[in-house]
Amino acid sequence: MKTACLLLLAAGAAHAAPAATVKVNQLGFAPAAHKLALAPAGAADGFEVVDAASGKTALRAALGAPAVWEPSKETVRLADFSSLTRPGRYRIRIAGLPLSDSFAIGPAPNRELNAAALKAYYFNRAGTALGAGHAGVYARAAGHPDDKVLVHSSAASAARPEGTLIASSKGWYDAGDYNKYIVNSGISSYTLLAAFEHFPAYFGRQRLNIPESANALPDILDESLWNLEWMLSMQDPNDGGVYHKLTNKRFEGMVMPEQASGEPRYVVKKSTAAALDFAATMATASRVFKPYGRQLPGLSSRMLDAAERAWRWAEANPAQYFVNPPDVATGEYGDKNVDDERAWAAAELYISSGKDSYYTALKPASVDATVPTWSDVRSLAWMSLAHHRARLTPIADQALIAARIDSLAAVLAEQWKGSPYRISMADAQFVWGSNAVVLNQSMMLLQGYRMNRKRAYLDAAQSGLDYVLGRNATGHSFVTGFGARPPLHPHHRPSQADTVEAPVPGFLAGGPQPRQQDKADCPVPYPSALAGLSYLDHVCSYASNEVAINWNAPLVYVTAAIDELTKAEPMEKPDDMLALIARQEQTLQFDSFDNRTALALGLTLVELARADRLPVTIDITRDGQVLFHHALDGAANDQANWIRRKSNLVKLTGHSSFYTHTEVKSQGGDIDAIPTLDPIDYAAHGGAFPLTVKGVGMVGTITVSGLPGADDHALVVRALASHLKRDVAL
Ligand code: G3I
Ligand code: 9MR
Repeated sequence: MKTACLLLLAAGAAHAAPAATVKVNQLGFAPAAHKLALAPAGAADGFEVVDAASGKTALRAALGAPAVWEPSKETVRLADFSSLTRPGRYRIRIAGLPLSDSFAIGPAPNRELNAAALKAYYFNRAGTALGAGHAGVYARAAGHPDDKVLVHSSAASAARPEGTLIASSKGWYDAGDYNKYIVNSGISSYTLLAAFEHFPAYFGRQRLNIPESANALPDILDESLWNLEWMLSMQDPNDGGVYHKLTNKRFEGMVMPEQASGEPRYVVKKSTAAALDFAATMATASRVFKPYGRQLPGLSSRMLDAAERAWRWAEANPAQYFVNPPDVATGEYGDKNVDDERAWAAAELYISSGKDSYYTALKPASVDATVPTWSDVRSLAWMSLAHHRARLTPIADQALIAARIDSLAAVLAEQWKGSPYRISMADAQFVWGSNAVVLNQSMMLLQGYRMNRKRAYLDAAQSGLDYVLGRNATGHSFVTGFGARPPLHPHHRPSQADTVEAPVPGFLAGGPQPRQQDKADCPVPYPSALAGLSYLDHVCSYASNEVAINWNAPLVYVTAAIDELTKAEPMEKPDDMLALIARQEQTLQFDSFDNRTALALGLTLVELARADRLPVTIDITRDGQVLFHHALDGAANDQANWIRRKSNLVKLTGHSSFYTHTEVKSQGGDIDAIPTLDPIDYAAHGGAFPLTVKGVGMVGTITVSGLPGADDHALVVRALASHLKRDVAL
């Protein structure tokens, strides 16, 4: 077992930056990113960015005006070096101060960090050995098989009385402890799935070297599945209710998983929050795993079914608020307001099932937008609705969805702009897990940016990442193994109990917060009582230096999003294009669609194609039945397979195939090798378009094939616009 450097810490925080230092993201920036550093107010008025190797000046500029940041009571000045875009390794130089930590400017600066933040979940897998081939020096034996878990008295039912043994294996350990909690698993798994849904190309390229890396699924989905399978086992098949947690009665000691006490583990009381978080997460997973029917037969529909059963249990048991039974002392994740959980579950069920009744149950007008935490998940609903907005049924209030996303981002960006530290954090936000508050703020700012490209939202989100990577009052990078001064002694049992000096990499520490609930358990005092400085890099400090799956999740999301959204390619064009296609899809909808409509529409298309002598094949299918099919003169005879693959994509996504094509291209992806799609059955080429009936949703597809994708698409749009007598931009 290792001991923390008590002496050094007592002598004044061994790894903390000295007070008067320049603070900067210790990892790096994309060339197009907003780039800020913080300087303590002093004699100098200007700063230089110098090449780290040669010391040559790359940029010289003035510092901003001095201002006091309340959470640390420092007087600081901003150094804005956004105009420096040349890739390289640099430091900031200010007369009278030590040189800053070095940082990089270059493409995808967060790729390795993102992979490590994801791999951290593998390192926290319960119930399995981590082999040296995957875990390196952090290899360890299996602990907590959880194949025989007791039903606790608080969870007893007629079908499963107290003491019944159930199997509930796999899952991730929640944090520095060895228990597994549904509420926290929900938001964590969801955030990873959303990261994948939003940036599939990025994660398609991410290689984690986990045991499943060789299979057909992207690693992020394999890793998520490890936890989702455990979550599924936490649902009581008899009634659809979900146990709140799987836990020992008390926290284990600071030992490796395989050395744990062996004391019994229990599933404890079903709760409404657990059922709703479970429903939301499973509904999300059901759509993310849908394209993998061949690899995981039946999984997607099993997930949706589990989600609906949990929802019904919660409807019948709307106020089962969890509190620890008297004999259980582990993490509580208690929550007496489950309106937000209900809204989130309703939203995900609506998106995945297409049933309008769930949209109504969401009570959208009464749900505002806040920064997500395990106990407040309402904005996950907005985030999912916004991402899927182009494929929602007409009942969805599109303006409301856009307004919720934008208003939260606008408030956060306003706070960011007004903050001397350029971070949307005031004293009140410094709670247990404050670093994840920062990153969840960034995640919501990024939703705003994805929706309307207001540059301030992206810049403010970047600032959140800068903050956890070093531009904060403590001068730490808060991710183990990354940056110049990462946490060395996180409250993480394996990191503490193994024989390796360095902690397991890729974990975000909870972060500063002034309540210091662990003070009595700590042999050394915190360095400060100020909110932004109340952080202790000591293993005792579960209130500021623990790790947790829900804190790593926004780190995964934000690092990927920032890499993708600050890419060098101009973003305007493909996104304008996407908006245009989405508008076409919104405009070109039918009041009704019968066999005659198909014939008339097909003939319109034939006319248009003939006029231009286009050798295309046309297909109109409703509910799986071909209602119109015609090959014009000169059409190639290999079009059936293209039509099948392009229209399959429309059936899967609800979008025209040209939309998906454009989306993937704008994210730098390969349209012929989308990691989520089997090319045998799907083609992301233009030409297939959803046939949508207002108030009903998608009823079929119309496909043109034979020309380059963009031309096939344009022909379909022209025919629809002409048939429906609507004006639409091409
Ligand atoms: O909500 C109040 C807020 O209104 C108030 O202004 C603020 C003042 O500091 O406190 C807020 O509540 C805090 C809450 O976290 C914020 O989310 C509580 O004081 C604080 O005690 C609570 O801490 C939770 C902690 O468990 C203790 O229950 C953390 O959120 C939660 O992340 C943490 O989770 C633990 C699990 O129980 C066990 N496994 C490890 C995990 C991470 O430490
Ligand atoms: O290790 C526990 C950590 O995971 C929890 O977040 C934290 C708060 O519930 O509690 C930790 O366990 C401590 C316990 O609460 C008090 N005694 C010391 C334990 C840490 O070794």
